[in-house]
Amino acid sequence: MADAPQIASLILRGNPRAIAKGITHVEDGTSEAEKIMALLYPHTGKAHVIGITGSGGVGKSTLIEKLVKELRSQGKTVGVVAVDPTSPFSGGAFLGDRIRMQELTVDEGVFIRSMATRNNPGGLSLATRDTVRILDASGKDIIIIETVGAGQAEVDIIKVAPTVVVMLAPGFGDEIQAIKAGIMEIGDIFAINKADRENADKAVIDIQAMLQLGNQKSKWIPPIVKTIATTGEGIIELLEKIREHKEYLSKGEDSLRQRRIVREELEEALKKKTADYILDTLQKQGELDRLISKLLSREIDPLSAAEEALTKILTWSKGR
Ligand SMILES: Nc1nc2c(ncn2[C@@H]2O[C@H](COP(=O)(O)OP(=O)(O)O)[C@@H](O)[C@H]2O)c(=O)[nH]1
Ligand SMILES: [Mg+2]
Repeated sequence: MADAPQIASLILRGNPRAIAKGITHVEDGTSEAEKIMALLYPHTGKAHVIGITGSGGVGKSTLIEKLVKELRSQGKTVGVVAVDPTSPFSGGAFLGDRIRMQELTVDEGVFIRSMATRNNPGGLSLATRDTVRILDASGKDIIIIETVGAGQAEVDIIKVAPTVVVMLAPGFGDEIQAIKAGIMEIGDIFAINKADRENADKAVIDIQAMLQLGNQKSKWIPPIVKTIATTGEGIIELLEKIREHKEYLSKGEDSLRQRRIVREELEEALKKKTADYILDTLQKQGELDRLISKLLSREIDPLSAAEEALTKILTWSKGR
């Protein structure tokens, strides 16, 4: 197995095998992954990352296939990351059929990857974020993330994708609760797919009404686009709205959101690094078992135990 610097430099040249290898490291959480990501980080932040979220069956994969084809015909390179355990690409739902799938996957301008979310109750995982960064560093112009809009995942998507497309289908009445619970706030663009069905116009009006109810914080007014993913109708218009949103972002309109996201990531990284260090030190000093026993016997509560541990660590480090 090649080492981190070699994998990283091949990723930077867009080598598909290295990209795949890098993603596997990230998924497995290896120590190489951390090194690879550190080497790639300065080369990220160039791609336009687009999240596409919506319920299972709304037509996300079908739409993404059409988007990829259109973007390729415009000469853009594309990465696709699917965080949808219910419809993996290999399951046949993606790209319609095998032949068309091969058509796209032999194309070096496209890299497609499904992510497993089983170890990740929080929805979009760290692995997804790093996978997006690998594709970004590899030089892909556009990166599309497919997520099922259920629970936490839809909220997490905004941490990874500066542009979020929320997909709905006509007759989404059942989903109104979910919509109220947060999906309206995360959508930069709304796509009413399956517009070949009845009530597509009613869906547009319903979304418009809901958007007007929400308190509009930014200058961006989310456009609503009708699409028919199966035929590709509306795809050009959707891409145009995506491009307009990118332009809006490039004017720095949303820099506060970006600062907040980066701050959160730093906070997470600090928590991880300090927790690893503290646990490791406690373990070495034989303190970890002692604290666990005290918790089991209810002599101490977890937060007080953490405080005690921290005090010990600080005392030890002063003594060194
Ligand atoms: N009638 C109609 N069917 C569609 C449309 N888009 C997708 N479908 C179908 O809906 C089903 C689910 O599509 P899929 O892309 O797998 O949905 P996903 O779960 O959101 O990724 C498939 O059978 C598609 O052919 C559309 O615009 N109109
Ligand atoms: Mg899908």
